[in-house]
Amino acid sequence: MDRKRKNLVRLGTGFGAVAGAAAIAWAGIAAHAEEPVKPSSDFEAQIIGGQPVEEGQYPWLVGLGSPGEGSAYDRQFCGGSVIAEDVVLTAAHCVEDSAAEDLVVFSGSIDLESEDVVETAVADLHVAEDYNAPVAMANDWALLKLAEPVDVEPIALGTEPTEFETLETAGWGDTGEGFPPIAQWVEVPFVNDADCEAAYPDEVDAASMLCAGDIENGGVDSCQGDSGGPIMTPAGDEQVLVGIVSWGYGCAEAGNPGVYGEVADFNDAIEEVLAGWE
Ligand code: 4AZ
Repeated sequence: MDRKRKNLVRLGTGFGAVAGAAAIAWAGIAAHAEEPVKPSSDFEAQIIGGQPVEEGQYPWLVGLGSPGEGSAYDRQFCGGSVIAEDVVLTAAHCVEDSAAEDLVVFSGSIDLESEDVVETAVADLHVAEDYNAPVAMANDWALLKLAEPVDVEPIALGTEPTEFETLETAGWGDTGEGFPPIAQWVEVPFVNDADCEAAYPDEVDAASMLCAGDIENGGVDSCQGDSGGPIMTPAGDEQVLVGIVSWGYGCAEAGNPGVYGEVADFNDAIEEVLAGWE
């Protein structure tokens, strides 16, 4: 994704309406300073369509932010998932222009204004080598090696590309009414590859992406600021990390599902990086 596209989107206009251009929403540094992404005018918004996450519901859910002064809420710009005690999986597009020292991770509370938030520095960063190939936003994953372990339960990674009924996604992104201090979560219907490719002709790389959303009605989705965070499926008592919030045209619009990096598709590449960090 080139700068121009990002800027297009960062102006907060033209979602789903930028002629010919993929209006890929992008969670930039200081997302809260941006205009909230407005869902299409025929959709009353009011993550989109979700509800607050309970403490402990997704312990691995972390915020990604910039170091410095100010609250975690003010500095958070993306999400992530703890996959080992000192490793966070996020989206490549969240960190592609950053060095490790430009990043911190917020864990320990679903409320970014809580005193329980733990801020951890990032010691090393690996952006997927094939990010943006063969199409823009393909292989949208990156790993952060933390300066010290965090005291949260990691989530297991998906290993087999699978079809699902519904998935759950969560984060501190735009609800349609701004950015919430308390993470939100929502159930989103799984969208198969054929329907996803039909929604976004020539833009979906099914070998590294999956889609979720209510194609017919819209109303439930991840949105700007949720990028890098998890989309999950329950497996018994546990949850499995199926994907990483990546892109979409606008948020929660009918016909425009959310697109996610599909963890099972690059699970081996992730394991290789982890092995190198041990
Ligand atoms: C974003 O910019 C973003 N509706 C995340 C997800 C979606 C759109 C934008 C999907 O972080």
